[in-house]
Amino acid sequence: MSSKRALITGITGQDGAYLAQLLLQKGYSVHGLVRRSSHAGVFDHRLKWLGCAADVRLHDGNLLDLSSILRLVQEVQPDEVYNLAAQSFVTASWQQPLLTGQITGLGAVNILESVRTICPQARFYQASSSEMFGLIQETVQSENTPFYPRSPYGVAKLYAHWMTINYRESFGLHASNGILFNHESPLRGVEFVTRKVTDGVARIKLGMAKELRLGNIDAKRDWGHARDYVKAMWLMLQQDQPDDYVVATGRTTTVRAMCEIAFRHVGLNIDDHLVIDPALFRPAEVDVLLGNPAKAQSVLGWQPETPLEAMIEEMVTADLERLRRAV
Ligand code: NAP
Ligand code: G4F
Repeated sequence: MSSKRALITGITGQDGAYLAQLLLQKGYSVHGLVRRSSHAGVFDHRLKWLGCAADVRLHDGNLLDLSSILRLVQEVQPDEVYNLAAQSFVTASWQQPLLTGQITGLGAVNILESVRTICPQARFYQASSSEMFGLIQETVQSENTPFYPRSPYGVAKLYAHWMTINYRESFGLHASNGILFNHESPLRGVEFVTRKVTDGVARIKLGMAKELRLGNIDAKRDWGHARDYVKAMWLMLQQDQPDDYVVATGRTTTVRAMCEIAFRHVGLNIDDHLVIDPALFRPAEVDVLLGNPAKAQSVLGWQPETPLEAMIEEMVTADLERLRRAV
C-alpha cells in the first residue's frame, strides 16, 4: 500500500469523487479542495454515495484565490496533484464566459504556480478535454490532432492545456494533460445530457413526468464511464516521464441512440416522450467527437471497461432508486 499524499481540486464533482475512491483504495492519504457555499451538508453527496466522505480530508479554499491555493499546497505537501476543478458545463460557458475563463483557464495556473513554488517535485495532472477539438480537424482525434475549440469552455481548457505543457517545458514539472472524452456515471451532474436523459426517463417511468425536452439529438459523442477514466489519470502520474494522452473508447454514438438505450431499458418508446426544444440548441455546436485511445492503451496499459449500454442502464437504475427513495 502507498503512503503518498494526493491533492484533488474538484473533489466534490463526479471525477473527483471516483478519483478519491480509487486513491483511497490504493492507500493514499487524500486531500481535497472545497469552495464555500451556503449548501452545507450537501456538497459532499457524491463522496457519501461512494462511501468515502469520512476518509478524505477536505480543505476550504477557491481555485480563483491564489492565496488559498498556496496555503493549501503548503499544508498538504502533496506527492500528486489532480486539477479537476472547473466550470465544466459547456452551455453555461456562453452565459458566464469571463468566470469560465477565470476558473477553467486561469485557475489551472494558480495551482501550477503553487506547485512550482512550493513542491516542484510533485506530479501534476490537468483535466484537459476533447471539447478542445471542437470543430474537428480529423475524423478520429488523437494527441496529434489540431485543436479548434467551439465554446468559451473549450477555449479556457485549451489555455490551461498549453500552460501545463509550458510549465513542463519551462520548469521541468512532471505535468501531464489527460485529454478526456465525455465520461459519465450515476454521479454525473443532471445538467449534462446523459444524466438529464436517465433522470428524465426514470421520472417518466415513475409517472412523475410525461416528456423529455432535448436540443440537438444528432450530435455524436464518444462516451465512457468516469470510474474507468479516473484510472487513466492515476496511471499518467505513475509514468517516469510526463506526457499528454487521449482517453476515449473509440466509439461514437448520437444523443438520440444513447436516449433510445435509456427508454428501452424501462420498456418505454422514445417517440412517445421526446420533445425537441430549439431553445436547447447551442450557439456553436461540437457535432461529433471520436477519440483514438491507442497511446493510452499502449503506454499506460489503460482500457475502457464499461460499454455505453451498461453505463446508461446503470444510470437509469440508479435514478429510479434515487427517485423512489425521495417520494
Ligand atoms: P464537475 O462534476 O462539474 O466538477 C467540477 C468540480 O470543480 C466541482 O467539484 C466544483 O465544485 C469544482 N469547482 C468549480 N469551480 C471551483 C472553484 N472556483 N474553486 C474550487 N473548486 C471549483 O466536473 P467533472 O465531470 O467531475 O469533470 C472534472 C474535470 O474534468 C473538469 O475540469 C472538467 O472540465 C473536465 N472534463 C470532464 C469531462 C467529462 O466528460 N466529465 C471530460 C473532459 C474533461 P462545486 O461542487 O462546489 O461545484
Ligand atoms: O452532455 P453535454 O452537455 O456534454 P458536452 O457539451 O459534450 O461537454 C462535456 O464533455 C466535455 C468533453 O468533451 C467536457 F469537457 C465537458 O466538461 C462536459 O463534461 O452535451 C453533449 C451533447 C452536446 O452536443 C449537446 O448539444 O448533447 C447535446 N444535447 C442535446 N440536448 C444536450 C441536450 N446537452 C445538454 N446538456 N442538454 C440537452 O438538453
